[in-house]
Amino acid sequence: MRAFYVTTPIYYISGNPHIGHAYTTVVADVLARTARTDGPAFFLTGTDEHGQKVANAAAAAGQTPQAWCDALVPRWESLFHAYHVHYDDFIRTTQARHATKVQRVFERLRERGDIYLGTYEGWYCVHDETFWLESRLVEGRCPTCGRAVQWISENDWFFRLSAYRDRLIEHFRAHPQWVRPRSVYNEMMAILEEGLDDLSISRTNFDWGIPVPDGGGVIYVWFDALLNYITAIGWSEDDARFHTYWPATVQLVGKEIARFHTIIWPAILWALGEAAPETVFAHGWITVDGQKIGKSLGNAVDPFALAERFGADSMRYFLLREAPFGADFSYSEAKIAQRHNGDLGNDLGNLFRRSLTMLQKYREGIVPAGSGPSSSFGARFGDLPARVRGLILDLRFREALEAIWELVTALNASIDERKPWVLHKEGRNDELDALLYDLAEGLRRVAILLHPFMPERMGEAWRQLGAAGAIDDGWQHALGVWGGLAPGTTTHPGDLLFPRIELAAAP
Ligand code: ME8
Repeated sequence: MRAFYVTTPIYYISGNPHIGHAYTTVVADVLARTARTDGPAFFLTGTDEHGQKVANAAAAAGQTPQAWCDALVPRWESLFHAYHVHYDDFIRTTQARHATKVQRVFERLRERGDIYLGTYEGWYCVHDETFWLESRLVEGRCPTCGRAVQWISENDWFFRLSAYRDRLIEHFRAHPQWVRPRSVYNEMMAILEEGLDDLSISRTNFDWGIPVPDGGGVIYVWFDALLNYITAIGWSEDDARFHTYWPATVQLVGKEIARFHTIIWPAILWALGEAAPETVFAHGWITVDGQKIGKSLGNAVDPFALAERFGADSMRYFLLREAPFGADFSYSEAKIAQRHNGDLGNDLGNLFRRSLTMLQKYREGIVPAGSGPSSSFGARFGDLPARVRGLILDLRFREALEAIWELVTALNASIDERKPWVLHKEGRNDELDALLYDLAEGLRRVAILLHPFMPERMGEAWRQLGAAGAIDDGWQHALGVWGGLAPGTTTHPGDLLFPRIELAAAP
């Protein structure tokens, strides 16, 4: 069986990371954590260190590009750690393991005639590291970022992209789910139908990049960068590790780079004799005042400060709960606080606190025997784990969280309806035991299901519940029949899981 392989874009380190970078990486983490509970999974992220944009940033700081990249990479790594991201590998395009293989790919494709020497004249946007046809410019400017473009004229190596157009169109038709969401699929299909030019893949007007083997200039940063997805897992045709993971199960990207990943990338792979990824999901943007958050727009939000203020797990929850995956959504501290205080603090945190407090008060903190598999919860929520898992792996994160909240809501309702304080007062001990058991078992399940989303907080919930084993140890096993939590388990109530956060009133 092939393993699960998920990737994020490798990020330009032309500056500090912002919340958009944390977003894609957290999404990949949720997928990888879910996939890992059921078999081998590999999660790759990293940094895109070549190209004019990074070279310009280094020059502006008075540093060599390499020194600049070496100084910035730890900030990216610490961002991902701050957001409780557990990746399997972090690739840097300046590493020899990558660069030598990019050169090998270049040589291979040149031998096969997919790379040839020609003259390039045309418009280039440095910010997006993208060539543009004159017809695509908007009022003479870059159609993506609106910046001025520059005229470039040089002898370049070209990749014979146009030769792959028919195969791309066929592939799109045969695999309507391979590019998601549908809006991006349609947009890419429209580009293919318009026609494809060959792609210039070398540059001679600056030298921060991987040298073209036996030729002048450096390899175009996108050709270099895309290959990270296979160089990291040891590409070469005969490498067993490569074949365990390739083709990737899911490649996550922001929608602005869908064209590179769904048109140029499969063509390069096919030229090499490799398969296209199974799915490319091009997600939406986090916006402020309707504008995409990005360093250069001057609205970058410090992601470290947000994790500090709201808790990394609450941020993770917000990012995945706020909008259906694929759509844009706007960010504000008020919205994060609302999710934190409402969904997490009131619905889940209070339920947790009340349940452990009642166990303490009525049963000295020891989980009593319940009604076991005959509990009505067992029948009602028996298929929840499979549903949640299916939704996560189908990248429907918000629906997965909503499904988990059905259980949270039902547990809250059971306290209101069955009134444990009355059961206690009237000495209806069996009924009280059954209810207290359902609450503890229900919370144990909620913790397992939410663990990929909020690994640190759910680890703490697990500890307070006194549940045995590791929380991420096999969903199937831990989520069998209603009754997995052993009666007699001692709970350890502790601090609130999601203490309330008050936002300062607007001036
Ligand atoms: O494009 N909302 O790197 P990059 C959501 N190096 N996601 C966002 C976002 C926002 N406002 N801003 C950024 C590059 N992202 C290339 C990729 S891959 C072979 C090379 C996320 O630093 C999103 O995933 O500009 C987006 O595609 C990525 O960061 C762009 O990062």
